[in-house]
Amino acid sequence: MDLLKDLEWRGITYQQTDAEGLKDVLNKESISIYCGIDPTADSMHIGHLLPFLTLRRFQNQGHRPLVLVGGATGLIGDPSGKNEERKLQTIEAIQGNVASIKVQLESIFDFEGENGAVMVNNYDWIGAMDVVTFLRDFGKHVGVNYMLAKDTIASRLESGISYTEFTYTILQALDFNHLYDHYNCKLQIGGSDQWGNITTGLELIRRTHEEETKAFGFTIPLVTKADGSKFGKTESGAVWLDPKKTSPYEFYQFWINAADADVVKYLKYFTFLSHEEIEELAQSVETEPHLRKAQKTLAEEMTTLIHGEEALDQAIRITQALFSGDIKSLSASEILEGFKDVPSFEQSKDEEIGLIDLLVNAKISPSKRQAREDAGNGAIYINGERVTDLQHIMGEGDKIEGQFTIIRRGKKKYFRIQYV
Ligand code: 629
Repeated sequence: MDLLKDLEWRGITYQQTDAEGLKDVLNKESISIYCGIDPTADSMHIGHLLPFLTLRRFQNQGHRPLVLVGGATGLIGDPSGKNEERKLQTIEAIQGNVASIKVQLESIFDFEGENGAVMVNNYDWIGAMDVVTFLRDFGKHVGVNYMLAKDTIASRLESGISYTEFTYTILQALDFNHLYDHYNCKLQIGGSDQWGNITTGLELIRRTHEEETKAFGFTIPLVTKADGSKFGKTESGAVWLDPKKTSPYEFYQFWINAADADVVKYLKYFTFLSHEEIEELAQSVETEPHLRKAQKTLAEEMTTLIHGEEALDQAIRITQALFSGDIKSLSASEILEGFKDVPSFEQSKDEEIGLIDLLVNAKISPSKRQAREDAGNGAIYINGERVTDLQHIMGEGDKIEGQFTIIRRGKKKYFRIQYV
């Protein structure tokens, strides 16, 4: 199946400037295609993934990806999709972010071979551009009326927009123009919020070239959830690609928790599984949803893609140990990862304390009477092992690496005792 049909099937096509024209070009030649990101944070999050994975699909079909990091545009701030002016960040902060974002993007693309990806930074052609060149060679070709008609600018006229952010779209346009001239780049892709910037680029390319030009724009839909809540956010915030911000276990959990109503769409959007494999999983969601085969496959594919096989194994081991209660099989750092978000209680490491008192102090059981009943009934587990002895004194043997104890009450309620 050809690429555009595949994208259509996956639901990845949103807007195109000239669908027929693009089809012709893609059938005839290998082209360069670009997608950009502004380094406004030191990590990408899963909201960035879809356009770059789509770019990777183009690479898999023989086209060259140009991966643009906005070292210059990141200093300005794209007004698209934002209803208020952004705070400027320091040059040092943006430069630091450029470096970390580059490393993350590198893992998504293949940089070898005939159509190896190329990483570019627009600071290289915008950073030292003088204002006279900017205004004469670029600004002159973009009408203010044309700019004011863009959704992303029109929607800010009431609340206000600085000249700086107003100008942003011209910078992204001159990037497209630059890549068109220097890399034979004929297509820019981006999320649907980028439509205005992409079309400004096409306009600029047309205006600055005498001969007839062939360049295209393509946008990807916003990822939505069936229940109407925002995709990519959990209770603890955004889902980052940086394992220090979102651990591979949390990353795995995010995908495995996808709703039945969303999971097939995510398999199509985010994985490189074949249509047959996805259709089989879709069938399984219909006929045996309790097995959660689709969610498991999605979580496995995504965790391997971003964090690798080893991180996936660890995420699965933590998940299984938490499910079965067998936490003795985990290392201290794995336990900490798995129990990061459970309620925790700080206990002095010098104080000798009995289990019953600890259950009450840590608010694991609501009263002393209830604590005795819980333990007596076999509902209390220390590090995965049932303890029914009401006289049990917490000792070194109950501490994992001398630092913490995991207590479980009943089937699923976990608590972490942290020794200080
Ligand atoms: C210079 C800068 C270019 C081309 C693109 C850019 C960045 C662009 C932007 N993109 C978003 C970002 O950086 O702001 N002006 O966070 C983000 N993008 C991925 C998708 C997006 C978009 O990186 O396009 O729609 C999110 O899915 O918001 O020459």
